Amino acid sequence: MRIVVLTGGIGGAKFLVGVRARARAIGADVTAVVNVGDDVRMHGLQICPDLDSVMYTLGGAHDPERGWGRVGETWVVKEELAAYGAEPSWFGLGDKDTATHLVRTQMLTAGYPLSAVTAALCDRWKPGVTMLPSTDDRLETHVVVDLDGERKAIHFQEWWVRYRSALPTHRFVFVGADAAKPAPGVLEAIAAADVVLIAPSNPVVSIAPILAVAEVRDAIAGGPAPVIGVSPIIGGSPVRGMADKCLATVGVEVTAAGVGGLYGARSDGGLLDGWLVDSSDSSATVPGVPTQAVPLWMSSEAATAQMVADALALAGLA
Ligand code: FO1
Repeated sequence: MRIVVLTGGIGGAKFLVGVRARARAIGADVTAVVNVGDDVRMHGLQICPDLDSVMYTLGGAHDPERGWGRVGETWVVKEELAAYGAEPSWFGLGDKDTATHLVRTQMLTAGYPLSAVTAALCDRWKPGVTMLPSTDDRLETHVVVDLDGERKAIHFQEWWVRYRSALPTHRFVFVGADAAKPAPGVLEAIAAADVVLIAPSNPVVSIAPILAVAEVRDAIAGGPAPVIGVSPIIGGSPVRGMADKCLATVGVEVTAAGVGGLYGARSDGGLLDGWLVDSSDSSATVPGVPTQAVPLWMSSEAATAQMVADALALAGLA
């Protein structure tokens, strides 16, 4: 069996740990198509937060408290940059993390595409799933806000890390999406998949930028594999992060049903063949989409693996 997962953010990385566990139990293989909209160039280094979250989490090196970056991290480089007054000082560059960015930036500068860089980094971390960026092209999430008395677009990282999403926010723009092509292997993985899972990631800034690559969305919507989404909203609020702020900005109700409706039923030109919601949202319905209520708290690898088993069952698979 071949499983493809659309993922981004910290929750998406955690979900992938369960997908890997379930895949090992049933002898399936997993391809993660990972969001690149959070990627940002800082201090001359190319930083890929969602790719690194998946790589570190599945590589057993992530910091479980912080959610992002490395466990046992130190911050000497960050302090030295601040001592020079080098901006941005609001973004946390860890020393161990900086080595990843140095290797990635050096390879990108040498002309390797992001997908090849990611594969090279995974030689060390051995995540146990195939990791593909959604695209090798530039695609960045920018946020249109009111700031210093004017309306302007700032990078997602500045919106989230510097301003904690606490600005008047008008819309999200996926810069470069129109020209972006799927990374090598993405369309092939989707075409060969027995199931496509949408991780319980932020639907607006983690999943939407993946679907903004038109050929990726078309391959999923028009592909043979059933598409099962997992709700990132439990009992009316996101488990962590800023999905509520993002959903409010795009005018979607912060509920399991609201997000299911955002992805839409495949029969209606949307994506979903099934929608997994938490037991506390058992009354949630999405027109045209079979919905199942199961425990969605990723409280352990086993609990997450069970969610994945439930999603596969909803797809009519093992
Ligand atoms: N998140 C923060 O809240 N503060 C930070 O200083 C920060 C630094 C950082 C550095 C590298 C990296 O890969 C992720 C980092 N994140 C930080 C997390 C990041 O902003 C988000 O987790 C991702 O963009 C996913 O939402």
